[in-house]
Amino acid sequence: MSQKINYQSKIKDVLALPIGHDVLNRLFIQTGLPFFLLKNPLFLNTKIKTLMRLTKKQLPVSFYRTVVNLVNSTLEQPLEDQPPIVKAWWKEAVFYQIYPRSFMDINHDGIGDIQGIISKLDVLKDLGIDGLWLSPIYDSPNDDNGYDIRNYHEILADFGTMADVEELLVELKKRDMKIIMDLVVNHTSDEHPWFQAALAGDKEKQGYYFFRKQPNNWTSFFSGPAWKYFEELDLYALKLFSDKQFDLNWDNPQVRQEVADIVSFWLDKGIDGFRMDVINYISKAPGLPDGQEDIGKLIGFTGMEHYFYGPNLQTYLQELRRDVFKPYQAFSVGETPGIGMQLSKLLTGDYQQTMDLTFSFDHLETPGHVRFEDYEYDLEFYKYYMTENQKAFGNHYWMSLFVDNHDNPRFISKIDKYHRHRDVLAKAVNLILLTLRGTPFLYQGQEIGMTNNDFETMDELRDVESLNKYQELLDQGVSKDEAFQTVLSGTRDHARTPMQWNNQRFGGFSTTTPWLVGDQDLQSTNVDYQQKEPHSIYNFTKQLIALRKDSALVYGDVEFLHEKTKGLWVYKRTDETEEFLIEINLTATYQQRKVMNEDYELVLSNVRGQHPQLQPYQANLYRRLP
Ligand code: TEU
Ligand code: CA
Repeated sequence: MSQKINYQSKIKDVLALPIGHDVLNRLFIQTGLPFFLLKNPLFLNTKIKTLMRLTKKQLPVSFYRTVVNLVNSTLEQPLEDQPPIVKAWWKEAVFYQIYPRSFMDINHDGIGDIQGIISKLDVLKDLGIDGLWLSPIYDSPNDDNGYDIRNYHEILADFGTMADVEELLVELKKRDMKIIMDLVVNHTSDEHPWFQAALAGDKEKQGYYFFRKQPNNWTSFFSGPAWKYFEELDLYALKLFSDKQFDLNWDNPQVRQEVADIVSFWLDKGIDGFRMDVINYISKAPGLPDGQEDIGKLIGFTGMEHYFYGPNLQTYLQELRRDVFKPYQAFSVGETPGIGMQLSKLLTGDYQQTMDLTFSFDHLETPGHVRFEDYEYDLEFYKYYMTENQKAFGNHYWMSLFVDNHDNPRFISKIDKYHRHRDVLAKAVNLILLTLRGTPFLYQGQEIGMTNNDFETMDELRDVESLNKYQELLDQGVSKDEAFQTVLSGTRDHARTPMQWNNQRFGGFSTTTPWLVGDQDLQSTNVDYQQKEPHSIYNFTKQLIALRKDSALVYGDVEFLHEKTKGLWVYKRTDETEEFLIEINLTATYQQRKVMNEDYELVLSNVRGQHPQLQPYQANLYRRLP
């Protein structure tokens, strides 16, 4: 059994526990402290009490007390690795995330819709996509683009009707494609009847949320305090996100029953599972204690230690899986901000029966940097992160593989801001996602190399997070221009501009001005053009997806070579029948080759012709000759 941590414990004891491991890694990512320290014996053998003494000026005892309590809250260890891998359709699938508002607008009102999605299913099938993840399409006042749900059983009128959804399901079945929907149940919209009843004085419905006489010091992910005051009740209600998204109290069994009903309703309709929004936030520490301020400063949000891996998280999710997911054999991927490698294993181990996959986000920024910052992402860190994770995720565990989603600027733009290498880089990134071990999730536009958008003024942005952030910066005395530049670095709207289908006005998304206007290259960054162009990002990605099917790229072992060589990433994927070798130049400069080609045939490359050195971002996929 693991030993409890106290101030006499050493760093390595902390690291040996799952929360300890993830919290320490988070600390390193947040501060940019060099990761090699975590392998340095001197550092590993340092006692917490020594650190406390050394950092006395910077960090109060309460910081260490909070961390030690947190680490002690879960002593459970993920199971050791053991063959064989249990095979599953979702381990073999390539998923594609659709942001419905920006995918395809069939009725030309400037907003994407369900009929629009149906009209493009053949394109997705052509690309080789097996499953869709739809961002929310439920009835919503749209404060956070549908992540604020008013009615879980109705479809937002902008998107269409329930009949459209049923048609979509039929069309997907015809094409042998799966679909998962977004389950947003950490919070509801303030316009949900439960919250409305609560405001009207319904005590039972007040118990669905967190109403308090006094707020605590937690802060919202969308700026400011995590509480909103309601004069009519003289009470504050908890809202970790926008002013119109109120956190549900999962400790109330009625709430858990309501969630189970929502899940059943949709599984009955015939969907294949859910992506569960901020699902790791559902269990909050009893009494909602204040957050430790220094931790708050460090990670940018106060209070998170009290709900990112709460006391009943596993129990509530296991209950939901057993009662509702299991009977339908439904698939689940949890969106889990703040969860690192070891907690991911605790949540997804196949023996654990909690959920199938997590989306962790630790790889999206270079350590020491934050999203709202203008800097160049370092692919060397992506290699480090993925290498660690791929090694740690053995047969019981499975990773999700993604870089883009609707919450982040485009990954290729973070690496190569001026898009000097857009074509090769987009292909290299897609090659990585489709050749590592795990389930790839491509985000709309990634197959054609869509980039960040050249927004010019705040008026062009729509996202509540960006608007709040801008206001917060102005309130802090930052100039308008500087505030805009900051928002521009991190705004989620970069990824939300309309999908580009052809080179017509608005990229063929709509004939009307879209709800959010994009201003990107339309000549070659569109599906029509790239489908016809043999060497396009689209066709490269399509070839990769086809190669991956039924190959060693799915279940095969992964082995890393030349790990210490900077700027280069080399790995093998092997099973009983074949071996692939992948070689990627992670930089914009030339690199020495490490792989001798005689034993391998080149299957796919993002660079044409033979060159003595690896070209910028060159990515090659080889197969071993028989
Ligand atoms: O995102 C959760 C979340 O933590 C993000 O707000 C995160 O802080 C950032 O955007 C990611 O880099 C989920 C949804 O994906 C997001 O669209 C919603 O706004 C949010 O939950 C609230 O439902
Ligand atoms: Ca429309």
